[in-house]
Amino acid sequence: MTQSPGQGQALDNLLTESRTFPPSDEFAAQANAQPELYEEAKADREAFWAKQAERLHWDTKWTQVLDWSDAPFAKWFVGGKLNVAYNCVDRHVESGHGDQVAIHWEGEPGDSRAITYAELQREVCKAANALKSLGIGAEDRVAIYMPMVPEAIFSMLACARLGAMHSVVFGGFSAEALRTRIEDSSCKLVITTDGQFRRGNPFPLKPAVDEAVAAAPSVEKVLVVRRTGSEVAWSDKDVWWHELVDGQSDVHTPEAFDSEHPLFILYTSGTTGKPKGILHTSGGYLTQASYTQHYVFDLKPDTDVYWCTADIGWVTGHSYIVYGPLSNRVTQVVYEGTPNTPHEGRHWEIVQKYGVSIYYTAPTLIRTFMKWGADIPAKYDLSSLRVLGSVGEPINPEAWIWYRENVGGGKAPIVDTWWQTETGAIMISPLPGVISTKPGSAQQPLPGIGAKVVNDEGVEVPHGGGGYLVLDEPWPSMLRGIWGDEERYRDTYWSRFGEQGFYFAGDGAKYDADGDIWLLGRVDDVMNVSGHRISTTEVESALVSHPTVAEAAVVGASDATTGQGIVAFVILRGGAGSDAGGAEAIKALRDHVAKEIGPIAKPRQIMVVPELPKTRSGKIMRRLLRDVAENRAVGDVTTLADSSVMDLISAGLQSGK
Ligand code: 6R9
Repeated sequence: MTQSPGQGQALDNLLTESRTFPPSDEFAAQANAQPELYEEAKADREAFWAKQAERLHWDTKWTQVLDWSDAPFAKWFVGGKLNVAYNCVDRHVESGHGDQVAIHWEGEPGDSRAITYAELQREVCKAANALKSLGIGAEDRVAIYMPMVPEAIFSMLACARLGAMHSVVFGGFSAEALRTRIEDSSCKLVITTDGQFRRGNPFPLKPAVDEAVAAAPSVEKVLVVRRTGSEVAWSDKDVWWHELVDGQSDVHTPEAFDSEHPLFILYTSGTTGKPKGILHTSGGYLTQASYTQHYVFDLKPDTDVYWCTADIGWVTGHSYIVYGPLSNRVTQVVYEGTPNTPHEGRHWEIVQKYGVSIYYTAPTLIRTFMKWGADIPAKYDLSSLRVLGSVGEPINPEAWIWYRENVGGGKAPIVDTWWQTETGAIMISPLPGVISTKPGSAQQPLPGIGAKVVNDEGVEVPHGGGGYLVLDEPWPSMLRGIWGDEERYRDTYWSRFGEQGFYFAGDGAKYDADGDIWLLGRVDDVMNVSGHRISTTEVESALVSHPTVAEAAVVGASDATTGQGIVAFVILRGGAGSDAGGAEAIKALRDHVAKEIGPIAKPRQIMVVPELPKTRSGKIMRRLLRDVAENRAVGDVTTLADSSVMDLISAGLQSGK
């Protein structure tokens, strides 16, 4: 079906982005990262990682850095013992930073709370004692189904402290999604809230838990935080957080666990319907989360105010709200709500209020900000921002430049960070202050990380060529498997390039002439039109560079003549005229793509839509758009952030709009 990139059909280098932004002397001089870091890692990879592991407190030092003898099952820092929660909380209090704010929590309705490290320690100890009283011990599974309230973070750390494994399930998932996740890992406890605030209104959460728990016999207790004060049904399994946790002792002695002791399971969707429970362990995971937080974000714990806008329901929230930041003694903002509640300037208001200096978000949100208009961030003082991050999908150069200009004051370096739930921490990203950044490219594997672009045979492609992204060396925060399914772990990640022993990431990528890596979306998002490989991202990027387009999603729909035809769904900018969706305008867009990329990339069809179907982590669900493009009944919409979007799209298309 799809053409192999290695057989004379090198993935077309269609993007012509060539701007680079070297670091300022001023930034470079103060940067955590220096060019030697790359040399150091290259000279002795294991010694390099051993040095990074020294960032943590180990109760017992390891005897071996890496044991890869049972590949693809890795053991890092073999024989070492540590407590992850102690490393994220207690040691900062012991080193005299108990009064430093760990979390500036901002609730959606405007309530706020500043939590110091000393307070965080007390809260985590109380929660750990409470969990223990409910019978939770090492290796038990605890489901956390909560909005972005401080107790969600206390709960994760309490699990880590006890050696129990958390399985955070995004608070927007359905009862059924929650049930399958609880069941797959036999959770004993569920921690939740009565409800959550969303777009200015309280929404119930506990009814979904009630429904899931009724069908999940492994659950013994449900611990409920009161957040919205709404009425909830109550059963014998239910315990109020304030009744159980508040009265606990705020002292708890952490136990040291083996470096390979399991830390958490996080479910992520794969190519089949059943979600995969990605398993992460302690020492290696925390080492890489901590290392990347320090260098990629240039984090200075005494002066920075950091804000990652992710939800703890996905991996970015785990590694870059909880474990990476807290192990580095960060002061960070945690925001509960949506970016346009009560107004579209909410994020910038928060940046201004707390003097946020490092801001980490997703391209989909940046494009939403673009849609709302540059005049909104312009109303706020954003001069405190000095590093910007992007994660979750390829960032098109247009959005990158907008972000730099309108949020970063034309000078804050942007780190485009490529990684996955499976990799646990950032793998490919420019290091700010060292690498000249390039809009749209994640550029280079971090020091200590091995990544390559290879063809179908697993042979590295030359500069200018494209193929598949692989990771050719084990890394400390790599997944240790899929919960309960060793075979699926081997099949999904290690069989594609089994001979070479490469981890197959499932992403298409290319090298530019400088050898920088460009991510091109999931391999199944690479279209093949008349034998030319064209990435959905490249066409989307071209569409978004047109002044009338706010957002675009592109799919390859099967086509009798060309193999696949390009079908684009676009949202037009608010200001575009009323005839913006007319035939003339659509022709202009098709011509624009032809001009930007080449006639081969001209969409067969462009549909103007009011919204795009996205998952809660902001990824466009192209599968659903493909259903529309191929005139099929629309498939399963349960993982959409807003499941009514598909109805809106279909209705709009039927009415000929
Ligand atoms: C962290 C996270 C992983 C997939 C990954 C890739 C896409 C993430 C990206 C990116 C291009 C980046 N992805 N970061 N693509 N540039 N900077 O998102 O984890 O939810 O598991 O998704 O996201 O396709 O394979 P996860």
